[in-house]
Amino acid sequence: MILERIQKANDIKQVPFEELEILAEEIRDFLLQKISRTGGHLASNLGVVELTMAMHLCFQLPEDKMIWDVGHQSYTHKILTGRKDGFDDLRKYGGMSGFPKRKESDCDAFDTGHSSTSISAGIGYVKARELLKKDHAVISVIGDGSLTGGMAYEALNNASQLKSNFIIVLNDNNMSISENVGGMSSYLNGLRTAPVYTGLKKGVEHTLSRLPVAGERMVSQLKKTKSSIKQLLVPGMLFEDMGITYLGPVDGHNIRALCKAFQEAKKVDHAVLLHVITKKGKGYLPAERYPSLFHGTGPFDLATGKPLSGKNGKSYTELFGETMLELAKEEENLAAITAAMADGTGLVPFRKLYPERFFDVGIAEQHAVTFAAALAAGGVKPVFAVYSSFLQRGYDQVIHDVCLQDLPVCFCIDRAGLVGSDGETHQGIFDLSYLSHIPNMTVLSPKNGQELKDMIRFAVALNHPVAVRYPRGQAFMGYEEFHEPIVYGKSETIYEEEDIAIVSAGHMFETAAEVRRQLVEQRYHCSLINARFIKPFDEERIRELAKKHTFLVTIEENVKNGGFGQQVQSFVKAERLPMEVLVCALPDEYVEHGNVDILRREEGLSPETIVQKIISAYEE
Ligand SMILES: Cc1ncc(C[n+]2csc(CCOP(=O)(O)OP(=O)(O)O)c2C)c(N)n1
Repeated sequence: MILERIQKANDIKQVPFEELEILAEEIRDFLLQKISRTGGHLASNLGVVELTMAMHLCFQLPEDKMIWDVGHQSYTHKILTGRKDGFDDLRKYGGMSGFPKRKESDCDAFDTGHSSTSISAGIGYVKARELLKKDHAVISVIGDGSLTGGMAYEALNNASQLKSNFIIVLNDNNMSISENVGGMSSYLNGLRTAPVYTGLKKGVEHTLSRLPVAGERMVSQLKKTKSSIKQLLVPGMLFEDMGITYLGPVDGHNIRALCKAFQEAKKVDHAVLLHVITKKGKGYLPAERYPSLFHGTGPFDLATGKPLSGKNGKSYTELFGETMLELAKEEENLAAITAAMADGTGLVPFRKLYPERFFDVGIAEQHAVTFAAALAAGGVKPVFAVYSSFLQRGYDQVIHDVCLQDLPVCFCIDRAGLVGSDGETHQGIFDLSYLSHIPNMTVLSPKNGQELKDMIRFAVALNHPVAVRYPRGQAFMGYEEFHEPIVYGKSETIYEEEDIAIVSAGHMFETAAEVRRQLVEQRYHCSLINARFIKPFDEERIRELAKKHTFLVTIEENVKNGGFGQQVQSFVKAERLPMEVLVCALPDEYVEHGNVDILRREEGLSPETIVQKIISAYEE
């Protein structure tokens, strides 16, 4: 095995050129063997094997800085920098991250996870190099999907002013997670077929120049003008006109061609964009055929490509998707928006049935929020389905464009709380804090799957800004007998006793119910309340609880700072209610990757740890 000779960064440079293709196959085999067992990002990684190898052949690590946009495609980079063994514990608690991490290796120049940051980060490294008079290379690798994100354009705008080398690799596989969308995608499509154009234009040029006098004039005229014809003669005009040299397109599976292109790119004394064409899922037929399914996958059977774990019940995501179909039938004005996450948010059936009311805006959360605001101002009922951690991108737009104008935009916030194996960048643990302090915003969170459906209906009818937050994975279906209609600002009481009152926020209800069960087993008296509304929370109910309870426990899967419990706690204090408050929430830390049950135990949110905390505080 050639792969065995790769033990650390730069070892690949010792592999003879004729063996590199075999090494590429070995890496693909390795990725397939490992990811089919652990799960992870497959299709994107299979697509960049040769590209990553060429980068490692042409640059020196850790001196040169490689920045991977999103970072989900950095597996070959990890293999080539001595982290092969980490793949047995990929994305497991305490194991190797699925994204670049500076703390994991000095070959990881910059942490990523959210898209479209790599060009900005690259420019930062270039400027630091200039200021500190260093001479290493800086290479940012960005996908065509990530090039739909606003930050990438802000950075390109700045990159054009650089006065020293900066290599931007555009890894173009014509796919985001789903089909890529938008004008830039169409533009790149044009460039991808450039060889045809070039061949054609060469022919035209040749024919014209053979015509006496007039023909020559026409050729030089053609070359001077910035007309669409010149676009055909010089691919990448958009970048060239901005002051960024365009090289390509290059076959991203041809190591020799890639190395040649990198040597050319190194000679440029400003920003250069190298357009590389790759195939998502390359080398594994099921992933080539269904790149969206194999973008991120759980463990699967290598022979068939079928998932290993069977499906139990419906996920919150599916229930959201179903409710959207029901509502779309009833409400002609309902529209659904996604920022490149139609699959992940459950909007694929909606896209199929109501294409004219479905908007995939690309990886553009900020734009999605403002676009939704104006849809609402124009009389449409927009629902923006978005992951909690990605809505962080649209924070100002939620305040400035939606809530300030009190516009009826409904945010359906998926992947709220701990998400597990994607780790720190993807944990949805800040939304209760970043939404609860915005005037005009209402925040709800359901205890189970049925309540999610009721809440979405309620939210769409509300006519004000509203967010419904729910977690990743299978929906909890317990306590379905408790389904009083949702009343604005009102909580739901499940058990009414005395002494201890537990108020749970959203999906932590399942944990809260188990905590209560264990307390009751130990002969404590304990009420259980489902908050339903995080903002405004049910102040009246908290006042009532103080009459019969001396101890109030809040449980939420959000950081403590600015979260649900802290707000309840400050209310209890301000009202001088005679209750001690214990806030069970996540600490002021980033939570790493791993199984959610393990993470909850480690972060103090498992039923057992909460019971212990309650008993020791209550008995004090
Ligand atoms: C801000 C943000 N929104 C959404 C995502 C989810 N996401 C991860 S990868 C991806 C598609 C990226 O496409 P591309 O850059 O072309 O990379 P490819 O996987 O095709 O190689 C998306 C939408 C994200 N990581 N960050």
